[in-house]
Amino acid sequence: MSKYGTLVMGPAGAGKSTFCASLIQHLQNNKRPCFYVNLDPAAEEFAFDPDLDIKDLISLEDVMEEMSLGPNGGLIYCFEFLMENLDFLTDPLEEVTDEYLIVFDMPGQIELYTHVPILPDLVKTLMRGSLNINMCAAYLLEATFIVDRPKFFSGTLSAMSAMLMLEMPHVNILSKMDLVKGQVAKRELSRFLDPDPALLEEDPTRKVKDGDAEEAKGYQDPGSTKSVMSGASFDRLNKAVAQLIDDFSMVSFLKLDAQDEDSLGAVLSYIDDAIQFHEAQEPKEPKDEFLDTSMAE
Ligand SMILES: Nc1nc2c(ncn2[C@@H]2O[C@H](COP(=O)(O)OP(=O)(O)OP(=O)(O)O)[C@@H](O)[C@H]2O)c(=O)[nH]1
Ligand SMILES: [Mg+2]
Repeated sequence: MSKYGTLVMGPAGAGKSTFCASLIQHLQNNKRPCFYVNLDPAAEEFAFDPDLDIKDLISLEDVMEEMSLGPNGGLIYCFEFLMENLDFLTDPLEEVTDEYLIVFDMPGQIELYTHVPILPDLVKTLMRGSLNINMCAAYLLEATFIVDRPKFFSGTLSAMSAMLMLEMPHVNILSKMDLVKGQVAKRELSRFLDPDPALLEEDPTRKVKDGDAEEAKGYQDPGSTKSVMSGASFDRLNKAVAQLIDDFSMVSFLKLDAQDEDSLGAVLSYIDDAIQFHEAQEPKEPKDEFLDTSMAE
């Protein structure tokens, strides 16, 4: 029997927990069962009570107090502790059947996705071995990032870095679309959904204007004071980042308005496709029909 799940990730405040809550509500509305796992040892309030909560194993507050660690070091400690006590997570998940969607609500510390190898190990445990969960990462980035184009590309780079590090199916999501509604034309938005490096050239807030390009070219040393102060170094770095993202051609985004059922349904259908959820459910129908017919006879 397979199991199905999604790991909801992304930077701090990207809307992960809100998305989890809206997704659970949407699943309930569609009579689909869900198993909600909170893996954020600092999370305090939930719209839905988690079925499994890392805080019942270890809480960030206790770790910070007892180990004299800061919030980021404390979080890494919590995950290392979880990895040493994996039964806490795996035992209850063993019982979850294939009609459930397991929703993992992750913390927002970006270091966890990019700097330390804990998450790839955790993902391997969940996806392989006896649990064998078909999993997909749902990586959220706030739609408001598109107002600041270098920031948008840096956020996109973090999504790509997580994709490369975790080696699992990935759905990237621009969350909080309601906040940019009416502010960006449809055609322009599509260039963010499928990130176009030329957006940086056309950035209205760009310091190095095209007229200055020749002058900027003169300062080849990106470390020189003039290069740094004129913004030319920052400009070159951003272009290199955007080009890298374009070269890999891995990242595109889905739009999410967590308050909108259609938007949630569309995102869920991508997640379902990535984990092949429906393929596993469909073969049951003929069996059920057969049972019904035989009972009628
Ligand atoms: N306008 C708007 N606000 C949102 C949306 N989703 C989340 N927020 C707000 O953004 C803030 C952060 O939301 P959370 O869901 O807690 O984000 P998170 O990614 O779980 O945050 P951390 O777990 O702390 O990293 C809250 O104030 C939410 O109310 C959305 O779709 N639209
Ligand atoms: Mg959260």
